[in-house]
Amino acid sequence: MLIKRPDPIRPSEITPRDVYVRRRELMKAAGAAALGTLLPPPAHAEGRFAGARKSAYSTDERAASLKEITTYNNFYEFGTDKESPSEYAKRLKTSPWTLAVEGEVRRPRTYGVEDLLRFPLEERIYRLRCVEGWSLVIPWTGFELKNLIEQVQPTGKAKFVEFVTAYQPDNMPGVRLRILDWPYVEGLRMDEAMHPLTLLAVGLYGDILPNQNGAPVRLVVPWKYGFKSGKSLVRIRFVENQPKTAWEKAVPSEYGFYSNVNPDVPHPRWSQATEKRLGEGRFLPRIIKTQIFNGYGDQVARLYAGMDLKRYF
Ligand SMILES: Nc1nc2c(c(=O)[nH]1)N[C@H]1C(S)=C(S)[C@@H](COP(=O)(O)O)O[C@H]1N2
Ligand SMILES: [Mo]
Repeated sequence: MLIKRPDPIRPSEITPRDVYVRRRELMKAAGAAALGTLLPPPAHAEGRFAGARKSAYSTDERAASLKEITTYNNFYEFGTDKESPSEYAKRLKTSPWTLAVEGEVRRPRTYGVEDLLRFPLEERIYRLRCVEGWSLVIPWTGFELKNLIEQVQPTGKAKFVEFVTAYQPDNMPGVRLRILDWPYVEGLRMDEAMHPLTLLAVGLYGDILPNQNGAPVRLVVPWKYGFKSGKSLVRIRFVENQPKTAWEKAVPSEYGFYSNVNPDVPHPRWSQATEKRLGEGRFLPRIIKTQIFNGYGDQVARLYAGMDLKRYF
């Protein structure tokens, strides 16, 4: 795997965010040097979302570097290599942008990005576990999807939520490959969508989302595999029947609707028992045990009480 190195930065080009990121790197190095001591405290944003309050739902695990989070991505619309999105997602047109919220709701509404930024934004540091067997810790800025759902007032028929992401064939070199039936579509059950851990992210490391991470707005569902977190959302639809997701349509035997992180349910090509934790500095990735619901079981296990998680994978 190739990771592109950024060009050297001249001191005149250093922005407050670079200083912030560097300081974090230094803190990490210091933390790692003092083996056995506590990890450095979570990120303190100094970018556009500096004022966002720190959430109690954040993990205190060390976040991956901004570089790792923005150069090791899955965003197949821009190619299947991990480094392709950082190169090609520049082409994504993010302005003007609207997010249409529709279907089984009393108050359908189309949000502009500025409307979304009026929701109560928080910094949430979450683990992201990819089904391919790697994980990262990412400091998002975002708001609870629940807040938006309450504004549009779902009807009694709304049992599931469908998330549709951007399809810009002229700007997305990856959609020529018919890996998925574009646009990329994901889905949640209504109670999953309403769960306070479920986030609409608009930023990371205290600044607006880089395109490769799903600008201007992406879903984050930390107890599910990364692919449930659809990037660059354009439509949220409330529906009565369980939606077919893009991954389910493509390979139904490998990708179920739920896709909860579960070390006991292996994927045919990747064991889910362990994961490679990436991006913690200039050190070899750590191999760690994967936890049920990605470690968020205390908060979410009740959603699946009585369900056979091997059948509903
Ligand atoms: N639209 C879209 N969203 C997507 C994907 C994608 O290919 N297209 N990949 C998913 C996968 S497999 C993962 S692991 C996460 C990665 O998020 P990150 O690159 O911000 O870490 O995005 C998810 N969201
Ligand atoms: Mo993934």
